[in-house]
Amino acid sequence: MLIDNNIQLSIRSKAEELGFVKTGFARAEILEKESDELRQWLELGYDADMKWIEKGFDKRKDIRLVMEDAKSVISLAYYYNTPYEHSENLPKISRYAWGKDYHKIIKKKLKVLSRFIESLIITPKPQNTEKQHLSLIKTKFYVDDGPIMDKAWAVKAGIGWQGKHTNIINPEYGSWLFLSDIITNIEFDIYDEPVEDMCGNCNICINACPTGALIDDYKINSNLCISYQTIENKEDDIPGYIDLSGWIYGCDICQDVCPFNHKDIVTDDADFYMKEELKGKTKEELSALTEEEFNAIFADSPVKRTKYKGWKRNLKKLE
Ligand code: B12
Repeated sequence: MLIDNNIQLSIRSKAEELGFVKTGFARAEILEKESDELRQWLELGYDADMKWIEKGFDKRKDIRLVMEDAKSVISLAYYYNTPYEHSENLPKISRYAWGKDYHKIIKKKLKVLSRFIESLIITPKPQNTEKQHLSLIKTKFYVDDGPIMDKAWAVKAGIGWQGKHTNIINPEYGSWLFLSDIITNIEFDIYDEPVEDMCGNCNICINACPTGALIDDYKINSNLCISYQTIENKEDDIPGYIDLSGWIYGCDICQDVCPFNHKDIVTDDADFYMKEELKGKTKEELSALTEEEFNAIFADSPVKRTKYKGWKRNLKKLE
């Protein structure tokens, strides 16, 4: 199925209307190099206890196991930086979790965009006189919730390069981006090219990580990552050798120091602004939240992922 450029333009403009700051198109190919690197990463145990990554390995490598006739991956970036500043001596929550859960918010937008794509009319190929309706078109979308290598597709689709802190950096916006993908059976005429890696000799993120989690350029050991320890570690304790440096949910250190991130570019999407209930709260105040209060405050927030037990554990670890 071939499709003309106008269709790509209308997808880009619909995505923009929905608030995505970048849209890129990648050919659905097997991720040979990226899956080899993923394999090495898993073998070195850098996934810590996130065994679900390995379980989805084959799908991560070959997107056609997710959609049999996949031809393209549309990579989308949503900018989430907001103006709030943490006080250095108060417990810190990572920026992506200041407001509402991005999974829900972006999923709604992906649904609208997918329905829009499915409703497009393709231009017939010259030899084909009949107009085909794109109900033949299939889409499947994910935002950090499927066996998809969001970052690898973002690189292929020209959204940005993978920085030494391992997050995708867009030259214009930096790395405060949520990534999502729409997989489709549409074959486009034109695909985007990867952008140049501009990290160069800069090692600011690697040097800033207080736990040494960025073990090498472009590689992370999750066991040492404060984000992993405060969100994904489901154990009762955080290892003694980890100093949370004030972070109680996620960590932004490697991105806060990145020269490509801008304080002055902020989203106007109120859903990602810091919850009023959390502003300026001390460790004592946050520790005093009851389970009911925790569940009420974080009902629509990513923070609920750590559960009340994890919240208490993380706060206790600051002592
Ligand atoms: C597992 C996971 C984690 C783990 C592991 C982190 C990681 N770097 O992968 C933990 C829990 C630590 C984590 C933390 C965070 N995460 Co996370 N996470 C994921 C998840 C679910 C899978 C990522 C994955 O496949 N990791 C596997 C490893 C192997 O991938 P990798 O580190 O990118 O490794 C590649 C490089 O090492 C590369 N490589 C190897 N050698 C070389 C050499 C060169 C030169 C180059 C260029 C590359 C390269 O090869 C590997 C494979 O491609 C994705 C969502 C998704 N479905 O993709 C979100 C995702 C990566 N996370 C995200 C976010 C926002 C975060 C946090 C910022 C949250 C926070 N504030 O606490 C932190 C950032 C920590 C950090 N510095 O990475 C965003 C990143 C958005 C962006 N701009 O890139 C994603 C994409 C979710 C989303 N859909 O928006 N996360």
